[in-house]
Amino acid sequence: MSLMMSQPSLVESPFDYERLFADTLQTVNQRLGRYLDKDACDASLEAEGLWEAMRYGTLDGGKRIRSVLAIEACKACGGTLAQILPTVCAIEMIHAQSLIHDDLPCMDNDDLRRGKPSVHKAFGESTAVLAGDALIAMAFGLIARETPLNDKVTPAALLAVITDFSDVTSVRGLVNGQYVDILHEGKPYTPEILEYIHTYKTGALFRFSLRAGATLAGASEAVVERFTLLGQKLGLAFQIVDDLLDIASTSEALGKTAGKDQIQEKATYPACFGAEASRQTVERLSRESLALLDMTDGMPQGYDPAALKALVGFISNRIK
Ligand code: GRG
Repeated sequence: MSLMMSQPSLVESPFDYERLFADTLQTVNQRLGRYLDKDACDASLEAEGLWEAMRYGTLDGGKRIRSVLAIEACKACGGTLAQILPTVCAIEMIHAQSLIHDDLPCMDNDDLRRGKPSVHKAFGESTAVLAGDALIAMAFGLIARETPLNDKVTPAALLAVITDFSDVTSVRGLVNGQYVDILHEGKPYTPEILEYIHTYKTGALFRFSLRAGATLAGASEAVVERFTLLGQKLGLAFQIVDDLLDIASTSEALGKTAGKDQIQEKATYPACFGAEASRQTVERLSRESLALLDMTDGMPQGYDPAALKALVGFISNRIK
């Protein structure tokens, strides 16, 4: 089954994404590596194994799509990389934690992640749980401690971002999305339940990434709202493509086990609406996202949405 959309692709292949954002990806990986550097681990705490599991689950692999969204949103709204980078690393830590915990036998039970054994396979279940726990708490500290304050990033703006982060990572975000997802495994569900699961399980971090980028650039409330809506559309499109890839791709190409949604009887768009209608929904969400990015009111002079538009293309057409 071809996953390419009929609409012309802004990014023709995932390699273009890697090339287009090569500098950004390198910067994010370097900073994450610094925050999780072995030297930062106090050897007297005897936690080297835990630290290693945190590094293994966070550093090696991952498309860093949420990072790029946050950085490009911040830049589009007139902010700088320095302002958003600690938050970006916090987002990647939470994302890594959600994957580590999602792979556990008591959750989605997957042995393969990012092309290598899942953290619990490589380090054991208790270490995987604890590595995820440590990453959650560390993420909050990073935003609070490392974000540089200035006239745009005031203590109040930073507090708003941290409070928002707490919401999207807990019961107004990833956790309730995951809970409802598991609750409906092998059970009947409505389109509303399906959208709820995707909105929270995947959409929450997309919305946060774009909103934090805009907020830390000092954007107006209206612009922050617009980027939140963009995150909702892109998060949903990303998850629908994920569902389509689960059917059409291979474990080797994805770096995670393909074909599991059907076996686990997951609530997915292709299962609920069929592959063709799902692809059409992605196309619609993609068009609506591009229209949001064409809106210039409240944006700084010289506003250039090209990078964010390229990301819309990548999200809709990705093959891994
Ligand atoms: C955040 C406190 C807290 C708990 C997490 C386990 C859990 C609760 C939530 C699961 C959320 C989850 C795994 C959603 C799936 C989202 C998704 C499509 C992930 C794959 O994202 P990619 O393709 O991954 O961006 P890479 O490996 O490229 O980073």
